[in-house]
Amino acid sequence: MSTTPFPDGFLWGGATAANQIEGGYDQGGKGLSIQDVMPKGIMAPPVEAPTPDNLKLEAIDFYHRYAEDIALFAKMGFGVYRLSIAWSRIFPNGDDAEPNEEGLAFYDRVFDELEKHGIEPLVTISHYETPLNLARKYDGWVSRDLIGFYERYVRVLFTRYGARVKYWLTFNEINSVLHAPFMSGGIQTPKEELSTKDLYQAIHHELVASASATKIARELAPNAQIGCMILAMPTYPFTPDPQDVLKSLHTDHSNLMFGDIHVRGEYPGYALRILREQGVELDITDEDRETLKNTVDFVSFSYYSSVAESADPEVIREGKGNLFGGVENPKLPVSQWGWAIDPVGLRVVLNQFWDRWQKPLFIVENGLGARDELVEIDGRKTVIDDYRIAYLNDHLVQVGEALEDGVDLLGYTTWGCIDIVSASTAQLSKRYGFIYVDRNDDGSGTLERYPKKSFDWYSEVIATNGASLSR
Ligand code: BGP
Repeated sequence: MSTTPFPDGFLWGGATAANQIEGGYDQGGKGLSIQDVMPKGIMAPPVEAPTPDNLKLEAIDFYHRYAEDIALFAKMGFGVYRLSIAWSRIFPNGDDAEPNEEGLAFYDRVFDELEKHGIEPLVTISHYETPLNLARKYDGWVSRDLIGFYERYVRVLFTRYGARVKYWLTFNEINSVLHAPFMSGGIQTPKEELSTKDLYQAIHHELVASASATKIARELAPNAQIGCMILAMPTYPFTPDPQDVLKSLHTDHSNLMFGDIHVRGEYPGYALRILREQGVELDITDEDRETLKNTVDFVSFSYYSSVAESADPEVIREGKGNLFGGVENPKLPVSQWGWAIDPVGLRVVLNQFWDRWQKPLFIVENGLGARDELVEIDGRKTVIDDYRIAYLNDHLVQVGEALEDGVDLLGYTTWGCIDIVSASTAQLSKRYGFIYVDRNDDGSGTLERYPKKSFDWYSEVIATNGASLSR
């Protein structure tokens, strides 16, 4: 048996989010979420009410097809499946006094299917799915009231599912509020009108709520492992000019601050300087400071690409990436959506995070969005996605290198293990899955599922615990 750096019990799987996979946007008592009024993703301002061009209203109909999809994940050998619970399925308006039993029962059925196949659920509590009423009535996380609504929500989740869900993430990519305040923080005030004070106050409220969830879990779900989740985008200095190195450090700091607060339990000095220099005096109470001391058990993150950083205002910034970019790196190829492809960057991030926090890590998003062509071979429809196999193989080889570097890594869930609606562009044509879903950007299609070539490839990687990777 060839050797592998992946430890026994390593959790292999895939990840999705309720708003991008479920559909059933108005079924089972679900209230509207901000996603139901974002037909174009973050590429356009939200609309007044759901419109037929919003692919997320039906998405790929996981709401009705979850058993079929989970059976396909089991066929690949998944040990873990990351999903989110749609907050507005449980509290339709976010500020309801009582939860919606039909919504709770839906996730009971999903967890039943996962248990049937021996797949661990990894649950994101809030994945860009703030109940629309909380955005409209309170301006999202700008309001301190959201801490109480979120605490009510997590108490229900930990009470109902705490015995059957071991891994929990409090917020998806909590640092993305800096870049997409409506999608990430439910903040109705347009980004260009949002004061820096309100933005950082909203972030503070989320950080307190996240730590409060950890505290509540200790009480209601003592076996649960609570993780924070950040968007990792390592920045490389564009030149060895110390000013570029310093600029890269500062850009990294703006994202690492969120992990630092979740792991250390307080604002680090550089974060206090960021606030000071932006003239922000946070409304932070002694109780907030006590709550923040409830630190996480592990750190999870998404990784798609790296970006370069320059202190020179003349250097053009056309580097693209997940929710934000920087200076394009001429040493790296890019995806069809312009995101740099940098497998070594994943090893860099794993080492950076392990060195910094000495907490177990979990890669909960990594994948390649691409335009796939459905073909028919021997009467069977499929996709020859060698480009996706190459992307994932090369990134997993670097994960293996990081494990050899001594990093403590719990698992790896590829993003979009089945084709789903993209977050930033709200397209279905930006496909990530091992399973093709017959639905197009114009809403047409049968919703049939067809395993791609990468389906068997990933099944082999899992079966051999990484030994089958091409190094
Ligand atoms: C992250 C989100 C995911 C997923 C991913 C890929 O920000 O956590 O929900 O969507 O981005 O991005 P996209 O779907 O825009 O290609």
